[in-house]
Amino acid sequence: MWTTDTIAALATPAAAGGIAVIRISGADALPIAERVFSKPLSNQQGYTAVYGRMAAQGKTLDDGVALVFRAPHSYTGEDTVELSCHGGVYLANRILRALYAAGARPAAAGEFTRRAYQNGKLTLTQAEAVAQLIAADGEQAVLAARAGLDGALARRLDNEKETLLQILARLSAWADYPDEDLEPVEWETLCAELSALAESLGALLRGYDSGRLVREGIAAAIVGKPNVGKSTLMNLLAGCDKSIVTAQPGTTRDVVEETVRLGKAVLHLSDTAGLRETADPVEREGVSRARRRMEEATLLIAVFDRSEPLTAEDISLLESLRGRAAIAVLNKGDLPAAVEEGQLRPYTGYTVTLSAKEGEGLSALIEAVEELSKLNRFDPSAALLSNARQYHAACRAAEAVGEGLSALRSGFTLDAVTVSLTDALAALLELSGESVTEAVVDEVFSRFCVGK
Ligand SMILES: Nc1nc2c(ncn2[C@@H]2O[C@H](COP(=O)(O)OP(=O)(O)O)[C@@H](O)[C@H]2O)c(=O)[nH]1
Ligand SMILES: [Mg+2]
Repeated sequence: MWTTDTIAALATPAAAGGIAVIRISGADALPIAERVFSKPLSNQQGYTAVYGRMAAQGKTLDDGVALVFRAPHSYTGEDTVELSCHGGVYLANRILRALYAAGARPAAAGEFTRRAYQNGKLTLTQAEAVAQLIAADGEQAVLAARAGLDGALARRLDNEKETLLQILARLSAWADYPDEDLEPVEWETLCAELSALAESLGALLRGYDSGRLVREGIAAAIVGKPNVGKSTLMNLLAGCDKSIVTAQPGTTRDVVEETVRLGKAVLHLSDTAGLRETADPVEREGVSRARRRMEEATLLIAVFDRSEPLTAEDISLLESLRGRAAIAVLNKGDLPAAVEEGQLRPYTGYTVTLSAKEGEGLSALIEAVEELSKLNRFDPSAALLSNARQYHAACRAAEAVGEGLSALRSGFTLDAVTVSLTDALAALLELSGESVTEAVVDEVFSRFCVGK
């Protein structure tokens, strides 16, 4: 479905604010806006602003500015008008209704960006980066989305596609002379090229997880036996008294959640009930919630009381850290030590001593989180796969290249190699959005907000 009718929507949030921006895009954007705006717009050049009044049914509602963009030099590639009025919820919606009455249609979710894509202003991966940029909740996430919008992934995919196309062209040339065997030199070159391509796609796939941590944050559970200072640590990280802290063991029963920024990382923290056997049914439910949260978490922050020797409960927790992304925190660093970091190291590579109560030693925890999540080595300017759609297409491309390579190595006919590489090319074209079904495009833009 390729429509060019004129659409309108509020581009700013549906909330009171200094100004609201209403965007109108399509072949009739200027004449439709003129029916609501007091000054002529059809004679305006692109990139000009006109001050005037906005009215509906003969009643002036507001005064404001109309920005005029001329096709193809606009976000959507179509004629566009952006009306800025005062940011009242009723007012902006009233002007919007007047535009609908004047001939515009309400825009669907992401429809402006979809038009930009269909008019060749953005590739599909760039359009996806727009959604990411809007959703970004940290510096790294913004920089990564920005790189996507600037075409980092699109350029990388162009390279991969070019390599595949060249190889396919050579394979088809050889196929025309089936009697001549492939020269060993050519065979070697082909293997090397396909290995490099497989490696490059592999690197792209490996980068997906760290990109996801940046975009979505890290689910981190603070766990440990009662009274070691989990809630105190939670409050320190949250910067407020989120969890109840008492000297009474078993105080925290439900899972307390807070999203915090820690260095380069965004953590979705859960403070949990202290892990112990208990007869109290409420506390027991708390402990079982804590265990569930522990299983689901990407990162475990396991807290121990440095001033008391390790107990059987501590050791059992330490055992469960093996093979997990986990940081062992020796808390109460302000008190005389009964435990050394060395006792924890056999269980996890990351140990930190701090005092949650005094707020000391936090920088070591930040360092450990960044190191463990590799966020300190994360390069936001690199080409990154930014969503499941892209990831799955890249997986298919990598698999197909792998199949082509093993077909080549195990002496299959070049036809078999060609079939695999054609599949790989199709997967890359889908990834870049050059060859996707309408259903895929619908799915991509359905996740956008209206007005974007
Ligand atoms: N000296 C000292 N006491 C602490 C520290 N952290 C927590 N506490 C105390 O330990 C007790 C239990 O703290 P809490 O955060 O409720 O532990 P939780 O049961 O693990 O959540 C409270 O009396 C805290 O004030 C610390 O770093 N140093
Ligand atoms: Mg607690």
